[in-house]
Amino acid sequence: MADSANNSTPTGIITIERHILMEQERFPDSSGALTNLLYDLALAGKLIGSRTTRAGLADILGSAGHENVQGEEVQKLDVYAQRTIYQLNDHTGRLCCMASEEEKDIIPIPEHYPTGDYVLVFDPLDGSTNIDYNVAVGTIFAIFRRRSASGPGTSVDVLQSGREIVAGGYMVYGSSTMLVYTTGHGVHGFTLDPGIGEFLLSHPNVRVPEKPKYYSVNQGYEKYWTEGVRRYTRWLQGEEGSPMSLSLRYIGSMVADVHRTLFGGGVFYYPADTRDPKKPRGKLRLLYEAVPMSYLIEQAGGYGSTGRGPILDVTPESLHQRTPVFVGNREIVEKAEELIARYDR
Ligand code: FDP
Repeated sequence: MADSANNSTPTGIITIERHILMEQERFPDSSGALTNLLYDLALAGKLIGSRTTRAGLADILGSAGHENVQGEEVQKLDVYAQRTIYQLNDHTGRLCCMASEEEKDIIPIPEHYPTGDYVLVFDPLDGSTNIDYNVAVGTIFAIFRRRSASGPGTSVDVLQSGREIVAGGYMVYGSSTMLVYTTGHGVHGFTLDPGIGEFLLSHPNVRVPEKPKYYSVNQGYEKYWTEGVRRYTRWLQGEEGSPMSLSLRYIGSMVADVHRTLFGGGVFYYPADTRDPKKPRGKLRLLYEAVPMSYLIEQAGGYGSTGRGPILDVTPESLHQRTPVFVGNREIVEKAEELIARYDR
């Protein structure tokens, strides 16, 4: 993408639409379906971002019967985000099905609409327990090519490993709204200019900085960690003979924590939790959170691991499968693998 990113418009401004079109030029035989799908996701990001920044006003503008001034029912933001992404994509003929962190089963395309070649998996509003505290939240997505030949999509289409992704990214609704995405040719970040309602290229060719700054984990759960994860954390702090001395930052919103890790360097991790022996796999969802973020961070020169190997190598067995997650600078994530292999047999 380096060449196309530098191939700017006369004004030097590159909108997301133009950028996605420039990416499409890499594939002369492309149908344009993926391009339009990405563009619709950018539109979803604008809609959800706009609603998110007014979140605190929902109760003020809504009546006692939970209707807003337009007479619409006031929806919870995660329900709104889910519906927005679904409704922008159910009728376009680009998808054979969708899957969302918010829905138990595969989301089919309604019978009266055509099906297409792609599968969209998404977490519509990640970090939503933070909304009441005005903390950044986000949307995560990944796109796969369908595996079945035709008709409605099935689990064969959805349960693919991260090695099969064709595009992935996230929107973060923070002090500004940003969209960060990759189609496998580098990572590019766009900032929403609220004045004109457009995502503009602000961070071309993002790379995880070589010098890491932060480690990011919910240290309140340390008592539930395995020995390997405890030792790893001490190593990040500069103990255990380590040259590291990282600062701790933890927001508790994966999108925001990974966003900071991508741009600032370091590691975000949500390890396995020994509290519940039935849930040794941590909290985060493989398909909607771990896989898209690992794909993105690897495209930026970093690495995503379960603590025992690459997240992208794991083929999901079920839609809502959970996994431990370590993402960030490659050598720091590999250190987690080394200590977990040594201490957590
Ligand atoms: P949330 O529960 O607020 O939706 O997987 C969801 C998630 O947030 C992640 O975004 C975040 O990294 C993690 O859970 C936070 O979990 P803890 O509160 O256990 O730290």
